Amino acid sequence: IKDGWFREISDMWPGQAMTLKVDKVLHHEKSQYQDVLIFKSTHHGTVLVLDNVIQCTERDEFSYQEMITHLAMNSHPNPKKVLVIGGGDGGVLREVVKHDCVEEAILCDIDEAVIRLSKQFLPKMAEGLTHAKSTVHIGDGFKFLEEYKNTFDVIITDSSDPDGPAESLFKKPYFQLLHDALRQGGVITTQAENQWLHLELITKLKKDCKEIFPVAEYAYTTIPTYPSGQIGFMVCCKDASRDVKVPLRRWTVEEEEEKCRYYSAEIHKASFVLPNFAKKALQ
Ligand code: AAT
Repeated sequence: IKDGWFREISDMWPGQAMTLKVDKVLHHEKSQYQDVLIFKSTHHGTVLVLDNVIQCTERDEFSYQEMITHLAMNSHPNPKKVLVIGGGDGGVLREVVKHDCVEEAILCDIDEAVIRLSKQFLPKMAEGLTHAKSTVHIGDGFKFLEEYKNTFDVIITDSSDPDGPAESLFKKPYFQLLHDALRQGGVITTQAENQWLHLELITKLKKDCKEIFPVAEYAYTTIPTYPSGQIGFMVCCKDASRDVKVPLRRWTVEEEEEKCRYYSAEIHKASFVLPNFAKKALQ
C-alpha cells in the first residue's frame, strides 16, 4: 500500500496492476502459508489479499463464486455430496448449499487464517462455512484428495494462483486425483486463470484434463478486480455423453434472479463461447 492505494503488482501479470483505493487496513498478518491482508476499500467493500494478490472484494465476488459453483452443480443431474478445495472465505460453500439436493458440503483449505479472518471480516461469504450441511477441514487439498476414491458428485477447486501453496493444484497428478475421487457421472470445476494473460497455462491445463476426463471445457466470467477483468474455469466430467456447456438442471427465471446476481442458464451456455484467439489456442 502506497499513498492510500493498494497495487496488485506481480510477475504473473507483468506490466499491469489493479489498483484499489484503501479506506482503512482492517488486519494484516503472516500466516503459516501466506501474507494475509484485509482492508476496507473506498468503493469495493472489504477486500481479502493473499501474498499481494486480490482474492475477493465484496463488490464483485458473486460473479466468480456463482460461476465456479453453478457451472459444475447445474451440469450434474443430482449432486448430493460436494467437495470444495480452497475457498476458505466460504463464498463457494454459500453457493453450493443453494442447491436443495445437496446433503453434504465439505471444504478443505490449507490456511486456517483465511477461514478465521473471513468469519470476522467477510460475514456474507463466511455464512457458507457455518451452514448446517457444511464441514470444514484445514489441510493441503492435494493430500486431502488422496484419501478419497469414488466419493463425490461435484468437486470445486477454488484455489489461489499457481505461484504459492496452490502450485500442485494446477498440475496433471491433481486432475487424476480429482477424477478418481468423483463418483460415476461426477463433475469438477477449477480456477483456470485468464485467457489474456495465461493462454499457455490454460492450453496445458486443458490438454492435461482431456487426457484424464472424456469431457473438458474452458469457460470464463467477467470480474473487474481480477487481473484483466476475467477469470476462467476448467469444467470436466467423467461421463463422456455429458454436454457441460448446456445446464442439465435449471432454476426458473424467477428463482434464478432470486438466488443469483450473475449466473443464469443463458450465461452458463455463453460462458463457453471463446474469442477466436483463445478458441484456436485451446482446440
Ligand atoms: N474465493 C475466492 C478466492 C480464492 S481463494 C483461494 C484459497 O485457496 C485460499 O483461501 C488459499 O488458502 C487456498 N489454497 C491455496 N493453496 C491451497 C492448497 N494447496 N490446498 C487447499 N487450499 C489452498 C481464489 C482467488 C483467485 C485469484 C485469482 N487471481
